[in-house]
Amino acid sequence: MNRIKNIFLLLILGVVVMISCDDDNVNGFINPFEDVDYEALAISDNDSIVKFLSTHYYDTLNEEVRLIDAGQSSMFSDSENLKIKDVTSNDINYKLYVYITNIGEPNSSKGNPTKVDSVFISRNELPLLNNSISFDPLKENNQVWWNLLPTFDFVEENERPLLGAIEAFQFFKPGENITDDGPITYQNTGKGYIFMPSGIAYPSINYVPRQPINSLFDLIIVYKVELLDFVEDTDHDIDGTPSIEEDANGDENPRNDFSDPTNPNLPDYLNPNIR
Ligand SMILES: [Ca+2]
Ligand SMILES: [Ca+2]
Repeated sequence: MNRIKNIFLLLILGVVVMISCDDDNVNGFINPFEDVDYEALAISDNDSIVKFLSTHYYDTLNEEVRLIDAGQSSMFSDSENLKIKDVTSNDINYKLYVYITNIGEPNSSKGNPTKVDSVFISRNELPLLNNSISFDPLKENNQVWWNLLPTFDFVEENERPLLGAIEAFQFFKPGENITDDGPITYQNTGKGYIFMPSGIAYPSINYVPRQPINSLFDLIIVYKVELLDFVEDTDHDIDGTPSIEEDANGDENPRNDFSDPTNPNLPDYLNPNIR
């Protein structure tokens, strides 16, 4: 009997030791990002983006971003085309920079998408490093439909919309659909560049043990982006009320409204019983 008691005590001890180690060391795992100072990173990222925009200009003839070499007017001083937006994430304030090169000319009455509309985009993604960006031309025309709100559909990790991008599409208009018999084709699309501080791109702040480490974690991400089309008044649960209006608490975020007491974990925009 005593032996069984001892084994039992040892088991309890083992559990206590495991739990006490659990905070920063799960079964020998140490979070490599636990010392990252995200507030300091927000400040240095902003400095780096402002430096880039202040030392580069948009060459309209060749349609590319270039280093200022002969007194050209910087992207930062181009207040007509540079949009700056405050975005808060994880209680940290960020500035998102969107540089518009073509506003977009749809052949319909479509205006700008909201941040919950489904968008058809093309994007070329890369980090901003050492005051330089170099796009891989092989990644041009990377077209994808993005649901800007989560749905029941599974989406690959690298196809999930970044918060910075979600907040940027509202500055663009879509293009003109000129599809004839062939593939879907657009012209006069909305085009530009999105400069996302790391905290609203791929932050490591939500890192969980054993998650693969993304090589773009905590880096400034730039999108060269094109808005081809979007679904006006996107209605995810097809209940007749656009998702943007399924916002019971009025904070412009339909992700946090759960009005159905019989289904308290289902957001209203995915719940056809709530309109
Ligand atoms: Ca809401
Ligand atoms: Ca609904």
